[in-house]
Amino acid sequence: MKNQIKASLPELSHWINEVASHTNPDKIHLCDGSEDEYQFLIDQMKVTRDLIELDKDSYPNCFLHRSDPEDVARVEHLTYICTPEKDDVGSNNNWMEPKDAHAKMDKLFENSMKNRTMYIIPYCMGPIDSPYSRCGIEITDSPYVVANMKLMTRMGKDALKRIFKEKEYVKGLHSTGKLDPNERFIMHFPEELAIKSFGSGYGGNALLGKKCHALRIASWQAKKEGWLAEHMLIVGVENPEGEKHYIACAFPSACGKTNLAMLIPPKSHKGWKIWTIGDDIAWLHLDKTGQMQAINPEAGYFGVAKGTNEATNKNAFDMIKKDTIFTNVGLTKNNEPWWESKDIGEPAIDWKGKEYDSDNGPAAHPNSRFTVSAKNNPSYSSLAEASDGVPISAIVFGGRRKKLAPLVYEAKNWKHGVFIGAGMASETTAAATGIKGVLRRDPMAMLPFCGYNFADYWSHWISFDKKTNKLPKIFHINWFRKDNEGKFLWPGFNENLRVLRWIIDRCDEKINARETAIGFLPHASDIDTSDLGIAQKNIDELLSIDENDWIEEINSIGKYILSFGERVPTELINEYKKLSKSLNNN
Ligand code: OXD
Ligand code: MN
Repeated sequence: MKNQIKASLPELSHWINEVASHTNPDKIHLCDGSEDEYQFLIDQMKVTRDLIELDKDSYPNCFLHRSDPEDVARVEHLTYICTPEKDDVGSNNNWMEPKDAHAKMDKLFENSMKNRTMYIIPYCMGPIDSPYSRCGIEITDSPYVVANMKLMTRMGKDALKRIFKEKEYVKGLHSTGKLDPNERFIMHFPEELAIKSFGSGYGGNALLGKKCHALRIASWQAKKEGWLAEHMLIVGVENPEGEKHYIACAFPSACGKTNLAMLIPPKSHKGWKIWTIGDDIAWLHLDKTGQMQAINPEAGYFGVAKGTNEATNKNAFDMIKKDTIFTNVGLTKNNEPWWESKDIGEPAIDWKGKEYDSDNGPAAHPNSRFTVSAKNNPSYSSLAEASDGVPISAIVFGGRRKKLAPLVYEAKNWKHGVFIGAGMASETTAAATGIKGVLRRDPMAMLPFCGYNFADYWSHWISFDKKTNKLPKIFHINWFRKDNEGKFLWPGFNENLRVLRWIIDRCDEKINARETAIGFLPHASDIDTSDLGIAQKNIDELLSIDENDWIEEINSIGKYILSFGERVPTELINEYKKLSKSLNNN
């Protein structure tokens, strides 16, 4: 294959040689993506103890990886977008001059692969034959990264063939280095379609196809080319009559995207089915007719293990019983994986490999993860392979908010929907390092992932309004509202289908709604709560809006949006002014 690269794409061959002579690896391995290769890597990692094999009867072909304890999450403060103009990345990103960033990174990479193997991973984000898909090559010295990329992307020979044909691909260079947090950077060079990541083996920092390529670089490309790369799950809802609707939902990290993407309809919902297209990333294009179509660029899930159980997400719970790589979970004495709220078994060993002692913290790290192929999911839809994607009926924004945001509401139109997305806020979670549980603005759930200035990103979103009259409707949900005693008002998880049904009925114009200053809210009777056993006062509270709190909220959103300066689109400022006026006039 190496000779083939030289013949078909000399520029790629040149880059590989350049990286090899700079990083000085012992060996070079060009990945073909085969099962044999995966097995070879797993066997090798068992020997080096990078992987521990789990109980073969109850968890066949499953492994545990323990990361460095200081390398367990994304590092937003060490993640940069490097463009010639600082203003192009906006205050939503850290910025560095490309020349300085390359110099810094090149120094770190010097000889970093000494005594290691350098793996070359050709991968395709999206179905291999889809015009919407994009390819990349990741060079890494981590066999754990290779194994994860095998589960998460279409990786190997077919991707390389496509790269030979297209000749455009993202160049990602990764080394775990010494895993020193002081020598850790994740740098993106969108104009060069390049990524350099050093010093971390954690998924979001090291599996470069995921956040780095499919969101940060892709969002930049999408702006240039007229599409959207978003932090969204894609779920299909089929009613008992066999009609299907696809919904794309943007929620911040660890806010339940995976659970919603693969929920199991509650018992009361006979004949309903849920189909998973994706749980984290959606690429959205308008087709020739103006219909918004979505593909999931990924082929697997890198999900949060903690909290996964038969009640919260039975499909996920079942799909990770085989062929799964776990990272930073605990172990039972029978060598089965264990995490808080697993509800079965007892922890014996914690995620650091020490005897479990509840005084020393949880058994599983709060950001412990599973990596598994999407095909293991019982609700997997073969349309995840459809080259033209699936048609999107609704876009849903949402976050974790104890107060204020109602269970669900609908935007008045596309521009108002963009304003709702731009004003999103959520409490921080363990998916990134830093303080947890703090409310922060996270527009479209893209704060850590938008590869350019938010002001330009909002203009790009708004521009869709003129391109078609078939845009999806936009909604906002909040499963996390609490009462005054701190108890969740809504049961969540599988019961969220009831809210999706309201959204679909609104898309199909089957029901009317209550017009309020913030958007359209459901009439309580239009959300099917039969057999839920939930008090009417809870429903009323879930669907209530406190106007004084909302005036404060809109002022705060306005301040936030305006802080992005002159590039903020006038349409968004007008939405803010309109909303502010109508709330103040009520
Ligand atoms: C993820 C994240 O891993 O958003 O998907 O952090
Ligand atoms: Mn995510």
